[in-house]
Amino acid sequence: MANELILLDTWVSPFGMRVRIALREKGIKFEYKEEDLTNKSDLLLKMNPIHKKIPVLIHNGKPVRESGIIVQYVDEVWHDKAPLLPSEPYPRAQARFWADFVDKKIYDTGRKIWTTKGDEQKSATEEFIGYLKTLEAELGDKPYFGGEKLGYVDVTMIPFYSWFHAYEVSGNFSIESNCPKLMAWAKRCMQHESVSKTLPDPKKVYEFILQLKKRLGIEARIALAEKGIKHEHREEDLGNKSDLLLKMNSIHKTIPVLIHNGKPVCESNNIVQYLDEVWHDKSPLLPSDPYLKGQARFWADFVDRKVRSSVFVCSVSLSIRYPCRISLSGFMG
Ligand SMILES: N[C@@H](CCC(=O)N[C@@H](CS)C(=O)NCC(=O)O)C(=O)O
Repeated sequence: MANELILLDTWVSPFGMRVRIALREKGIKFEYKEEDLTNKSDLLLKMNPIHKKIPVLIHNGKPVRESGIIVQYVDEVWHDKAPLLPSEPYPRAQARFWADFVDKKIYDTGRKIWTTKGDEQKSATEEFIGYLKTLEAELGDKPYFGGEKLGYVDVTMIPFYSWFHAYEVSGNFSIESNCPKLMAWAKRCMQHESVSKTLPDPKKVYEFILQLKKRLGIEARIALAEKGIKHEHREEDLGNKSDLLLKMNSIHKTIPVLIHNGKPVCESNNIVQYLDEVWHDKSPLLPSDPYLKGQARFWADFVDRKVRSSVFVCSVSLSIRYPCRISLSGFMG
């Protein structure tokens, strides 16, 4: 049987990385297709009409979806090369349990770290470290989760190593000092070419997150929260932009838009500066010294110009909310 394999994926996706690692670990050739998730291809929509998400592995024309299911499928079809799941039912069930734990806990809690501030961020960070410690305890003194060889749980978890830097910078904490054994495990995994070839530069992931925050209006929301400003948050379907958005941001037709007493303020940097100027007495965000203010604007502009990447949200549970919706904030008072 011919084995034509096409992987629909996006470079920064931890879910897509799992599939790339599994295929590379087994030495299987595949065609990689980078998807622009802000403008999904017809192929993706046809192959995954249910979730419209990557990764999708197309094997001889037939799609396999959901990263965990794809990795298990790959392991079953190519079972003779570098097996990822144990052959015995009980250890297989254990491996699936821990992979499911990673799926349920790591991505969403990590996401909270970079999308929130203050107490919410602090508790997300604590929760995240707690989950990493649970994983570290499960790892124990074994080199890999399944024992002596890289296996299913490692493949499921290791992609997040490339996101660790972004979590650490956002939440101002160190994973190494909290979970040294887990970090040693990650470095061990990185010695596999399948892993090192797949994981992107953590600094690029962080830049991606900064850009994503702007595009999703998260910074404006953080600024509103920091200053304790009451506001109304509205979400709309981006595939069907509201008349209000089209009217309030007729130039770019993008989010975020802040509507203050009926007047729109557009572009995230601009909104943050506007909020800072109007509510200057509460939690100032920009320095008062004109030179330092100029410097802050320079670097914010630098991030805007240089950090360009396709933007989407990797999310198991929140993806409906962000990639396809607009947030319009209108002040009531
Ligand atoms: N549970 C899925 C999650 C996949 C996922 O969240 N994919 C994101 C990229 S990381 C996506 O395609 N997002 C596009 C969208 O939500 O519209 C899996 O494990 O494959």
